[in-house]
Amino acid sequence: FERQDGRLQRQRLLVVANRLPVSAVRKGEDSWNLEVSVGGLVSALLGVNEFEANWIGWAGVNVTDEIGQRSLTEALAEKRCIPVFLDQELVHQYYNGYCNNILWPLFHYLPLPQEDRLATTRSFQSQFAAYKEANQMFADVVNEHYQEGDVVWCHDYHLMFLPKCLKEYNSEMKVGWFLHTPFPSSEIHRTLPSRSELLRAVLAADLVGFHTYDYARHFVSACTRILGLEGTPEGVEDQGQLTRVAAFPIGIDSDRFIRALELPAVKYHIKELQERFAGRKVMLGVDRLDMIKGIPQKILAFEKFLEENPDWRDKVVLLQIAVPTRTDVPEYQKLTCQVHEIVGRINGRFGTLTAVPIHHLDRSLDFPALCALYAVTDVALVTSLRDGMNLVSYEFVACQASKKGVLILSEFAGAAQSLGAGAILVNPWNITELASSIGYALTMSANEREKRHQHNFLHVTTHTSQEWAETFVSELNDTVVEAQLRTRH
Ligand code: ADQ
Repeated sequence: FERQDGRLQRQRLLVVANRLPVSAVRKGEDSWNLEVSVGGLVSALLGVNEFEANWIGWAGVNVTDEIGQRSLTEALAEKRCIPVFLDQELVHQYYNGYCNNILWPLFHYLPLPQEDRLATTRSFQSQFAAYKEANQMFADVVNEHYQEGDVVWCHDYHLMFLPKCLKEYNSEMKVGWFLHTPFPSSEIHRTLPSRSELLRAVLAADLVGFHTYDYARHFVSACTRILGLEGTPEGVEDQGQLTRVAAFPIGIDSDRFIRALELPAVKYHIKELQERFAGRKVMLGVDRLDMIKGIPQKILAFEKFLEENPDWRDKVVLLQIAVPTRTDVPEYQKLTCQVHEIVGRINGRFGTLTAVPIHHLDRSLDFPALCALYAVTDVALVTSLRDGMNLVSYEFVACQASKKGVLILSEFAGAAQSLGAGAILVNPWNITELASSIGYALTMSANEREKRHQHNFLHVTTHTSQEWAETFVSELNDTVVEAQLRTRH
């Protein structure tokens, strides 16, 4: 973009997400410790030079005093982050309630247990009101910082109301919205009491993006069936006004993983792991501890495999790394107990005095340890019951250039649509099929492994997170220009 003084300027991108990519811990009245977390979105935008990314979101802390809010705002500004201050009660109703108890399970086709559903239904109205209030607060902050020419990119199911709030402030604002989870079949979406309001709010965006073509199709169907609007090959039309809807499959910063394998710390970890598990094949699961990841199904299938294949019992180990999330939610606490119980039972059943078949860790690993684990793995198991994309499958592939291990991948993860030909696709609800896939993967010929790996590696290294972000933003710019041309003619 050319400025009036003739100098070139990068386009400003306002990335709005529920959480900032920085965690803040208060050290004193006006001093803060900030820790940047390099998630998928951060690394996607780090590698993009066309735009200057600025972040707007909640910093994950409850700050109610003026000194605290001012000092945190100043500290975050150095990281190009702008905070939205949400109080504890609002976070409880909006984030824990409406986002994580209603939208998250629903978008992953997981019904709540009946007694929880009744309790949720009773508190539904207040949670939905809090959701709208929180979205309005995000919009207020965006509006305060918006400059003409900026692109506003809203992320995920937490902020479905945001496009509408932003367009009410300024109909000229370029607004895109991207969903990181699946968008479910319209038959699932129509059970939501606030179904129409949410769809209309999202449709206020200029461009609406999903990981896969199927999710985009489900969204368009929901708009045609529930709102009675017209679906077109470009998106959804309402009284001549088009909202463009399309698929933008996310990727990873594959170079970051490939380069990491050359780091001394990673090489050290690799050597340690190889010595530790010498003589055994290594199977790996890396997930957030969430119902959608199908962790119990994965472990039960591994048990069935050991049950049916006694020869393998001392020749294979499953490392399951599960980082706890949403630990204050009872459903997640129940899941943790359930996983611990199954792991304990299987280790008791098939372990010896010197070795156990499953190593389960309830924690996050740092980047060098994670890369080393991916590199020494023979078979990675991704068994999500539903998953928007699943980046673990991509990260594993990026680290497998020398080993060429096998990826067992749920057909219900968005990644199945891109890595389908290279992975072994499974239905994680079918424990018998999953167990036999483990046997197939462990005994696969080197030739077949090589072919499958080449397919996956090519995809992961060419469809990167940088390419994803650039494509979305340039499509958003084009969409707005086309809409302007249409209204002129
Ligand atoms: P998530 O549900 O968080 O993301 P995923 O895509 O697999 O799922 O990303 C998880 C990230 O966390 C990966 O980068 C992984 O390395 C890291 N991670 C997970 N467990 C870890 C552990 N124990 N230790 C260290 N790191 C760990 C949501 C959607 C996905 C979608 C992404 C991006 O649910 O479907 O792919 O957003 O759009």
